[in-house]
Amino acid sequence: NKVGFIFDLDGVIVDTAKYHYLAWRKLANELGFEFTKEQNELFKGVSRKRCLEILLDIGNVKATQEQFNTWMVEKNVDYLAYIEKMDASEILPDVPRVLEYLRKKNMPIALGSASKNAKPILKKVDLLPYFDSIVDGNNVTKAKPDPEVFLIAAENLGVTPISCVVFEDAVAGIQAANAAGMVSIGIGDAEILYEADYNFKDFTEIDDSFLELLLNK
Ligand code: B16
Ligand code: MG
Repeated sequence: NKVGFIFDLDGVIVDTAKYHYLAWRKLANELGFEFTKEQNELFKGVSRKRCLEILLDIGNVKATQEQFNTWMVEKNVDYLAYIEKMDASEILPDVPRVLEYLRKKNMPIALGSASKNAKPILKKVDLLPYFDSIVDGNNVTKAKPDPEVFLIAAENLGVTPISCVVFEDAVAGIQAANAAGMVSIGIGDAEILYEADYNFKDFTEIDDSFLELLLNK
């Protein structure tokens, strides 16, 4: 029996949130207001379009459709300049060990991310070969907490949703996994991600015996 393993990207595999933050902060500053690290927390797991809507709310800035589109592009150009410099040293601790373990067990692996830049990032950090399917912001119409992204991933992997396990760092992502009927594993603060079936600070806390347990679920 196959179990499908679905990984979120930002906050689970790599910490791209810091680059999203720098790019959004630059735009905020150009528009004449501050954007803090705390405010950036609201952006985790949220689509680019929704992030810009929240940013403009924070700054009390009204935008025409044209300005909105220009700023979306500008933020992404700045973000791409940051990820251009990424390499394997930016992979979060013990992620390669877990991917390697699952691959040895012949388990299908997918990415389930809101990002439209997921593929180039995985390529940069050299993890692309581990993934049998990549479902990202280019493939979905409904954002997390809607389960769409994870349901498409399960379908692509050829496993039923109840036979899938999701690793997520965002509340909306845990909710999406739960709505899909999948096992949800929170990576990060257990108090924030209390809706998850299991919680871990990071992958260093996930040992082979726990993975084995998931395989036999
Ligand atoms: P992009 P995830 C999410 O990644 C980020 O957490 C979120 O901050 C970002 O706005 C979103 O991707 C879209 O990213 O601008 O690259 O399309 O956590 O779903 O992997
Ligand atoms: Mg995330």
